[in-house]
Amino acid sequence: MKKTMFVGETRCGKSSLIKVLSGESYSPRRAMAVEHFGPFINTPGEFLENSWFYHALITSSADCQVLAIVQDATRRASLIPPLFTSMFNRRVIGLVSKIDAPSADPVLAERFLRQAGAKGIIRTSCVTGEGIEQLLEIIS
Ligand SMILES: Nc1nc2c(ncn2[C@@H]2O[C@H](COP(=O)(O)OP(=O)(O)OP(=O)(O)O)[C@@H](O)[C@H]2O)c(=O)[nH]1
Ligand SMILES: [Mg+2]
Repeated sequence: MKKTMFVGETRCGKSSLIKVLSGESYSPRRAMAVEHFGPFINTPGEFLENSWFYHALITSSADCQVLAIVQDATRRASLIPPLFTSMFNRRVIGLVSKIDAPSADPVLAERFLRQAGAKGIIRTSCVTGEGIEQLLEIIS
């Protein structure tokens, strides 16, 4: 498994994705710190939301092979800035989360991820499991 770091807004679904990918054994804590769990690196939403934490994301990304930026499909706005991925010298994939939710707008979420510079984009749901297989293939 490739070391994969998850970055995204608070409550966008980073921990849920790691939980599903790792087979339910992960119990996330709401800590203001970067967390390592097997091949996964979880980051606090605050690190994306406040640009004075970007340096912490950049430093942590040195430990990963794949950077996964997560956009919640139920949100109508994004705090991921345009060209965000250009700060990272890593392969970046975009993950649309919560596509099972009735209010999900995956097309809008994809647009935010492309503007941020993500190349490969996968639509996922931790509830239905959609996209999880495809994601596992990419990071295996
Ligand atoms: N419907 C739906 N809800 C989801 C999905 N993934 C996560 N959620 C819900 O979204 C909320 C936030 O999920 P988390 O995985 O804790 O989000 P997070 O990005 O780790 O949040 P922080 O650690 O606070 O930054 C929880 O109530 C989850 O149950 C999904 O695929 N579908
Ligand atoms: Mg979390």
